[in-house]
Amino acid sequence: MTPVTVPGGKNRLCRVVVPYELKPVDTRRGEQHQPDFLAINPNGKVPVIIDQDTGAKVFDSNAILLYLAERTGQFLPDSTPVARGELLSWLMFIATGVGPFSGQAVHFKHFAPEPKDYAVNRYLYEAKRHYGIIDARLSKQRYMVERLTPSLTWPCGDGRVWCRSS
Ligand SMILES: N[C@@H](CCC(=O)N[C@@H](CS)C(=O)NCC(=O)O)C(=O)O
Repeated sequence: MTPVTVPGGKNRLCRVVVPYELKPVDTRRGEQHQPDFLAINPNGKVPVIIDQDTGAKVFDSNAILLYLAERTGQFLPDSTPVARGELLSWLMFIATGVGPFSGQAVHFKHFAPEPKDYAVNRYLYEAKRHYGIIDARLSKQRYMVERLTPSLTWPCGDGRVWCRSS
């Protein structure tokens, strides 16, 4: 698989052993809204990847994770319905819960022009609640999905590794 082009972000694929070439996108200058970028991701957000071997263009952090895991055979649990269900559940928990609620919490707390207590409290509460679920799970097992190496958690191109530190 050579090479993967990653517009935007820094060295985000370091845990996936594939050669890649970075293409920076300056979101502060609005480069994500340019037609050439929108042709890759109509949603106008980083990260995205282009797989030069297949021509696949993939956007949205969790779609990229799953795509790379399937393409490389890395990071996936056993191919059983039980393990697959667990993987998809936690991946979507990140995609639809942790990512959006954390993002909105930061936005309303730090960037909203007129911060409203209701919005700040709601999103902070939900973000903390989601992290509490992660804490509870990692207090019982080392990885969110067992037999899955830890880096398959990558909301918003963040590259964070969610596993217990000890
Ligand atoms: N659902 C997307 C969200 C990506 C996202 O929010 N990216 C931010 C940077 S972390 C971005 O592109 N911001 C620029 C903008 O919103 O115009 C994903 O998971 O990849």
